[in-house]
Amino acid sequence: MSATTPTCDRHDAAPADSESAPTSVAPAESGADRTASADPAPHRAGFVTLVGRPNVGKSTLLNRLVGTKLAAVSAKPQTTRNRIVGILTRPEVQIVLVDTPGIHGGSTPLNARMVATARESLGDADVVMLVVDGATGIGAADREVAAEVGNRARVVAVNKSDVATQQRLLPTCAEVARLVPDAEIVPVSALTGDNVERLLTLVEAALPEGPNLYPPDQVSEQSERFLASEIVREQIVEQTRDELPYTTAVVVDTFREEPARNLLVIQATILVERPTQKGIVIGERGRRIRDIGQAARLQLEAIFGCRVFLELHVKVVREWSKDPRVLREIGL
Ligand SMILES: Nc1nc2c(ncn2[C@@H]2O[C@H](COP(=O)(O)OP(=O)(O)OP(=O)(O)O)[C@@H](O)[C@H]2O)c(=O)[nH]1
Ligand SMILES: [Mg+2]
Repeated sequence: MSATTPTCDRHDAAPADSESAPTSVAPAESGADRTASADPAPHRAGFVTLVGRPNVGKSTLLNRLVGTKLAAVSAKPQTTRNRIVGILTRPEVQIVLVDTPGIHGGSTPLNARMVATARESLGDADVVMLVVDGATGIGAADREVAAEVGNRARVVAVNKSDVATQQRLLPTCAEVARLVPDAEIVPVSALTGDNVERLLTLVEAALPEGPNLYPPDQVSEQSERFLASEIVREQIVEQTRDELPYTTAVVVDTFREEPARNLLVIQATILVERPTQKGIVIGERGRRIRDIGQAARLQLEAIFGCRVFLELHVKVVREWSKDPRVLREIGL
């Protein structure tokens, strides 16, 4: 889709110096302009990396904080595979949020790459935000992540406060305070948005002073193709649940805009490792793949603000998750 398209309310994938950034959100005042105003508060900007064990709600929190869906979310752990950047720009601050795969001990090549991606993302962080699940409490996997980030974790989001009982939430916060004594600890609900403004205030205070790092209307670094593949993958994970292992990937073959028809044409291939898995994705009389396609299409129409024609194919590629070429193709 071209940046000048009037029909689709789009998300930008352009670099910071691009002339073609579309205006998907209202432009904010730049940091430099602030010095002339009466408000003495300095402008701040920086990278905030969200880390935690799988399934604690990092991606849901990223989507909530940025205010738009950028990252796939599912009830199954290990949903996120890539580093996903979401940018929140306000007059006084630009917060560049980096969602990461959950850190866990998996040892397949795919798992190892996912965890390496999470660790590498810690390198660019101005602020590390540890995310834990307030409903389940702290387990060994959370302790390992906390030990790994140590006192770099400036803020801890104790998520899922909407479903956490007080009896669970309070000891969880107390344990977090022991694990990362210097961090600010905030119970939040990424799902309902409860207390996320407080979280943002603390994050902002921890960021360095400086001008915006991205154009103020840019909300993401990922391409629209990538976003489309993630939305389809999310539906596969969600709708196959325990029937399928983590061995599906989605490659977008065609991403074509037809502005005259207010239409976006997306053709994508779902990779599976075995013929039986192909059957699971397709479902009885093709019902499941139709449901996956339908749910993904509705989301994509909401995201891109235009009609979407989505065509899905399923292909068996044995052991694709061990093939460096395929892993590169899906951005790992
Ligand atoms: N009740 C409740 N559920 C939540 C909340 N945040 C996330 N969830 C749910 O928790 C599950 C996991 O959410 P994700 O955002 O995919 O978790 P994640 O940490 O990104 O997981 P990985 O990508 O696998 O590391 C999903 O079913 C979400 O709907 C919350 O605040 N409250
Ligand atoms: Mg995730």
